[in-house]
Amino acid sequence: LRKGADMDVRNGMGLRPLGTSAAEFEQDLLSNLYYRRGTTVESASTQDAYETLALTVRDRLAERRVRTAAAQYAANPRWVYYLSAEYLLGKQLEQNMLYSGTDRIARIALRQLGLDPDEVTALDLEPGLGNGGLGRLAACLLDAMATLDIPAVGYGIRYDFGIFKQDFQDGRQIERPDDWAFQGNPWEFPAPDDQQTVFFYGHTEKDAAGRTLWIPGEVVFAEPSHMLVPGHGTDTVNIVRLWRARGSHSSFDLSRFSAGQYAEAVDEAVHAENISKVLYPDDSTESGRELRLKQQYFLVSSSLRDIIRRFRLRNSDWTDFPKKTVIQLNDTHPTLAIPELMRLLVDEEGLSWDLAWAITKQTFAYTCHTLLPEALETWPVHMFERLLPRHIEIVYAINEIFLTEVRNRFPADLDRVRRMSIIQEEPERRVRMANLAVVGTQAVNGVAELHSRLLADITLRDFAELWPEKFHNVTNGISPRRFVKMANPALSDLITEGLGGDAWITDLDRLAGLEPLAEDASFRLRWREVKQANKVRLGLGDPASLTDVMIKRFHEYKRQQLKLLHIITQYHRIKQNPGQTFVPRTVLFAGKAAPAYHAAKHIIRLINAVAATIDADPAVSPYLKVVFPANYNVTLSSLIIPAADLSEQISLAGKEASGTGNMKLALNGALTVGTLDGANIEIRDRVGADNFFLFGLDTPAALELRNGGTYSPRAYYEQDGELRRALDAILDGKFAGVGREVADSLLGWDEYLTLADYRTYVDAQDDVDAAWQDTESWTRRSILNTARSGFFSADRTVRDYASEIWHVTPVKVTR
Ligand code: CJB
Repeated sequence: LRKGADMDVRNGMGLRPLGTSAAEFEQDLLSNLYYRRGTTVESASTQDAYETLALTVRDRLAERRVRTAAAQYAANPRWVYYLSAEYLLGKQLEQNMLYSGTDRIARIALRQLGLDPDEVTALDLEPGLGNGGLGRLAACLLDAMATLDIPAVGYGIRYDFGIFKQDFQDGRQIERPDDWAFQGNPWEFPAPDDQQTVFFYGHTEKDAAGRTLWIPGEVVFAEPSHMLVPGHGTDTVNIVRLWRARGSHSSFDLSRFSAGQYAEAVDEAVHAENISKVLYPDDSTESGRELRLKQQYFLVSSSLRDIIRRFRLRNSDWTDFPKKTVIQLNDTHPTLAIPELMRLLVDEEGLSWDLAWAITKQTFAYTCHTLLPEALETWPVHMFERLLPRHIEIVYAINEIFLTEVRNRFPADLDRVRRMSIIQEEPERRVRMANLAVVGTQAVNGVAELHSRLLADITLRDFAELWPEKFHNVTNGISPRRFVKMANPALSDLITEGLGGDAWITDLDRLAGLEPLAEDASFRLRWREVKQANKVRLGLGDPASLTDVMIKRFHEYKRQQLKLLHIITQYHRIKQNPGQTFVPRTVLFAGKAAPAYHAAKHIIRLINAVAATIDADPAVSPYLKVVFPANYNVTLSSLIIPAADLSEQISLAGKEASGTGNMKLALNGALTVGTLDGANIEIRDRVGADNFFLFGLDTPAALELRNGGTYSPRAYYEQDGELRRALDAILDGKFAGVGREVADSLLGWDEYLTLADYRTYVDAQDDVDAAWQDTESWTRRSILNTARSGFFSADRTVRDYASEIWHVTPVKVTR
């Protein structure tokens, strides 16, 4: 049997269908406990119970998965392959119970067996295989693709250690390893027979026929496993396939082992397995940087071979490859897929360069997620050459042909050629991955309207001039299942009641039907009660206090330091006016800083110091509280977002590509205080200017101020008494002596124009306080934020990709 080719035969072989009653679920729990864990209820540990529950839920989806594979195989459709170095999938148990419709019966069955459902489900861990927005976007898009019945596979790396666990020690961030799969991962299906071989290092040679051969210096195995990606309200279950590195058979040296050299005996295997050891290995050393490049090639090489294997199940003609395959590159991390596909087609399959190049370009599409020039990846040519000697030749060849095209289009424009070249020459020769990604794909997209415009006008301007038709916008979106239905069950019930049904979960534009209810006082009361209950669930003290949240990665461009200056200003106002009452606020920060990003870590430490100072001051603490729970992740976000009244989206205009937390918060009824940056603009356009607190420079003004060369943060400090007081308090050591680096950096250079936006920000916050005092009006605006944010569903995002870029059609899975 050819693996995969017999799907339609196996389908309908008539396995006993899994039951939908609590009693049947209980029977299946007992059976799995016995046959798969080898134990009984009497002697089961909580871990046994958890793993058994997971398997029993998984079984329900596995049956759908088999039917999905059969239907997709029969249709031989155009597939979407999503390549991403990051996935932040969130916990699987709750999701899979919801999607399989077993949530209620599973709980009943557990209780019947004398097990506490909360205790058992608490053992489900979140696979933190990503850093932030980009990784979570990948998960939301997979969810939406399955929900829309689009045949898709996500490819990624199965890191042994995901994003670090954050702790605070004396207010400082410390990082601990995230050994998420130490107990195993019941959601994973290992597929060792789909193992691939990945090569590194070595050199190239020409054979007698003039073909280039790569003689590699290292061989590593890539072992796949997959997790299920169920769609909501449909039978489609797609997969995300994750690769794990293993040493080849020869990597264990028995003779050394026998000689007692135990470490040396496994040296090679350990070296190979390090490739999938950690997400984003420290890149402060040369070997760390090389390991990252190795990870990227490991992901694309194994994934492409798997994609080709799948193509060959039903197809044989290479010219059909782009008709059956679209590969979406999630940022530049998987861009090596472009020269790798060229190598496979030319060197291994013997296609002509021109045909291979036509196929390659048609197959790939590239999503850019940034505007920061320093975030556009480049790799030193010498490292690239050493690790991937054949690929550098291919990149040179691609570049030569490409630059000829540029020279023909723009004769005598040497500077343009230099800017567009895939190879940077000065100060060091480096491969520019974004340039390679634009040259080797049929479509390039930004992730919000402003971002896509700035990409075409500034960051990738030369390319947009050459190929305007290649550039698209696809505004990001979020999964309404994960971030409304699952995160906020109480609000979801109220919405369902208000709309007279739950079709909104897969058709989010229906939220518009809530608009008239904003005028209904009893609905508003219930809306408020839900918000307050969510605050209590989160464990915030006073539910009447305005919950002001800033939850995202720590980065200077996102400007947590601006929020902090506002907090210190408010602290001073309260101290200066004893006896006056203030709007009580709870400011909640959550987020991680990259371990080597010292400026961001100083901001974290200062926030914790300010929080402690305020907490210790009985004159201030009734009105102001700062909380900073450690270790922000998808799970924590799902608790915080439903409790938020105010969403802080305060990046410097022109820096945040899109943001997606902004969408999640608006959908859960938070009002935004924000700049005209990223998707904030589209949120404001939709929810209405009256329901959004706008402040700050816009992008042209920010560019002009920054590039004008005359920006002086000190001038703002000198002119604004409250700002001066806030910065002086830090400089004078009022917060346990912490944070001088933050103040110095703001007064010295202030890369992200924090001080320029301080005054309008504080004024906007005063407007927030005033608005909050009119409870009914605030609630009305909160409801309108939800009602008008249906556009930000990832389902809409995926439909945009499908119609504009992928040109794919759904495959419906039937019984
Ligand atoms: N983003 O999370 C990341 N990591 C990167 O390396 C580059 C960008 C974020 O991607 C999100 C999804 O598109 C955006 O919403 C966000 O603005 C961007 O910073």
